[in-house]
Amino acid sequence: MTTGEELPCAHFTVDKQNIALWPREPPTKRDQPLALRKPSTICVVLTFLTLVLVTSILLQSILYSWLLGTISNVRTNAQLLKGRVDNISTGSSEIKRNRGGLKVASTQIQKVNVSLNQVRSQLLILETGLEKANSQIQVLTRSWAEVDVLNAQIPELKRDLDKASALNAKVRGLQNSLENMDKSLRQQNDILQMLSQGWKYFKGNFYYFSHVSKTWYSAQQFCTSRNSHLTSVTSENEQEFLYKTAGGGVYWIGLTKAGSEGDWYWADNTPFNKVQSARFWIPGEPNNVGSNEHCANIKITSLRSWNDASCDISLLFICKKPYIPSES
Ligand SMILES: [Ca+2]
Repeated sequence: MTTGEELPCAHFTVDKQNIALWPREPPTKRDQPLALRKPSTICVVLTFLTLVLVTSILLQSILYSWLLGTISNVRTNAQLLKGRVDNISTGSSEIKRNRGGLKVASTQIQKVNVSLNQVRSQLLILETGLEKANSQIQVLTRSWAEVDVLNAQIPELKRDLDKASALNAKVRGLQNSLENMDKSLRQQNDILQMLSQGWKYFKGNFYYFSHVSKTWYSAQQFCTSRNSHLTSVTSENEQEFLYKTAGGGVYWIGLTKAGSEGDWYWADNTPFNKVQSARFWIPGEPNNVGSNEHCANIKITSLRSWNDASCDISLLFICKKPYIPSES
C-alpha cells in the first residue's frame, strides 16, 4: 500500500516465532526519525484504546452475567425476607393474642397461688393431725400388747368362769334351800304364834278348844270373831284328833240343821257327806229328842262320838281355821 508520502498506518509481520503489529516494516530503533515517531505513537495509543475497549467489553460481558446471578440471588433473598416479614407479622398478631391469654393465665396463676397457700395451711393441719394420730397409734399399740397378754389369760379365766358358774349353781341351790328354810321358819313362826294363843295345829288346820261354855250360836259367833268357824270333820284322822284332844269333854262342833227338820250341814260351808259321816255318830244318834236337837257335839272319847242336842244348851266348843302361810 503506497499512498505518496503518507505512511502506512500499520503492518503485520510474520516470522517464524512471532506475530507483530507494526507499520510496513519493523522500525529500526536506531535510525527512526522523530517525524516518523508521532504517527506510531498514535497507533500505540489507538491500539491501547482498542485493547482497553475489548477488555472492557469482555469485562462487561463477564460482569453482566455475574450481576445477573447476583440480582437473582438478591431477588431470592428478598423473597425469603418477605416471607420472614410475613411470618413475623403473623407472629406479632399471635403475640398480641397470647398477651391476652397471658393476662388470664397470670390471674389464674394468682388464684392457683392462693389455692396453693390454702393447701399448704391444710397440709400443716394434716401434719399436726398425723402427729396426733401417730401418738394415738402408739398408745393403741401398747394397749394391743396388753390385750394380747389378757388374751393369753382367757383360757384360765374360762376355767375360772366354769368353776364360778358351778359355784353359782351351788349358790342358787343353797339360796333355794335358804328360801325354803325361810318359808318353813315363817310357817313355824306363824304356827308358834297361833299355838301361843291357845290354838292347836293338825294337818294344815288350827283348832281352838274353848275353856268356857256357850250356846251353839254364841260359840259360832266367837269363832267367826277370830276368823274361824265351829269345826267341820272331813276324815277319820281328823275325827280321831278331835275326840282324843277333847279328852272326854263335851264340845260343840259345826254341824247343824237348816231349820227344825232340815238336812245337816257344816257351818264353814264344807259339803256334808251323810254316808261317810254315819260312822261318827254314837250308835242310836242322832235321835232328835223332843224334836229339838238340831246341833251336834263330840260327847265321848270314841270314833263314834257325835250326839245331837238342843242348840241352846251351853257347852265347850271347837273353832277351826285353815292355815294360810303369810305372804313373804
Ligand atoms: Ca241326841
